[in-house]
Amino acid sequence: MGVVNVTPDSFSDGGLNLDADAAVAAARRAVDDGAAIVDVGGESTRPGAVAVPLDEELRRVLPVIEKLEGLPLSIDTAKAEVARRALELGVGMVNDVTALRGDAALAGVVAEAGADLCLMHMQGEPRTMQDAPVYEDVVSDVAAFLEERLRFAIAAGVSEESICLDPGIGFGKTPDQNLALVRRLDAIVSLGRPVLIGLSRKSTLGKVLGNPETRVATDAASIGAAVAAFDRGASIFRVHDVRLHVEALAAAAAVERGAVSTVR
Ligand code: HH2
Repeated sequence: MGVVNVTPDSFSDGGLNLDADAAVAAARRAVDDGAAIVDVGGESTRPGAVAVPLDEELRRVLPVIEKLEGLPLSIDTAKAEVARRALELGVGMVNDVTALRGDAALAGVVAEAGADLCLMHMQGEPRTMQDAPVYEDVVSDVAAFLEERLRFAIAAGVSEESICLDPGIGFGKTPDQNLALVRRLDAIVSLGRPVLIGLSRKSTLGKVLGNPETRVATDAASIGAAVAAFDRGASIFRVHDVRLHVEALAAAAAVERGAVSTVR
């Protein structure tokens, strides 16, 4: 999953793709580089980010989506109206970092469209989520949350086969808590749905290189973490540099198979 943020303030690509033409080019490049899906977002959810009004979010993402007809797209939004308009334009998936807690109308919109859905764990909200995250046990707390949200989405009419689950790396978690979630990803894999993970360039990976001030990690560190998550069962990787991840994960998958080709 390639990331295209149509925002001025995203932590890694903020401002780069605010112009619709630049965003369209970035999305096409991601697909050319091997992305199976491109996640288009109009609201940053980085720590400290402030909420974007509905009109502004629509103004950012709709012109981009209109120009990407035919490409496999996901819309990164918590707003039912943004999702509804995007799905009308042919987007196939909704990536909701609030796991259907942000907008009561979103579950119905996803169910009615028969769209795919990513449910992500977040403690708190972006403005304050890194202040003091508290868990009894981060892995079992996140797994229990995702299981409850999965049941909620199914009860609201979303088909189980359409749902993937995401531990929400960096969303109300300390660096150690983020790493524990990757290390024990099996607790989320065992919920029975595909696991999506967003490690790309996140600050935890800069911190493991000994720089406590890092806000944007390198692609090399991102790939190392993605391969570790792959080994533990993650199957969808939300990334900024698609080509590097496709190559690294193709190699990791070939080792897992013990064969060059998927066909013997
Ligand atoms: N991370 C970000 C945004 N959306 N969605 C899912 N499902 N999982 C993630 O880990 C995730 C996400 C944050 O990264 P980015 O989009 O690059 O930055 P920003 O939120 O600042 O736009």
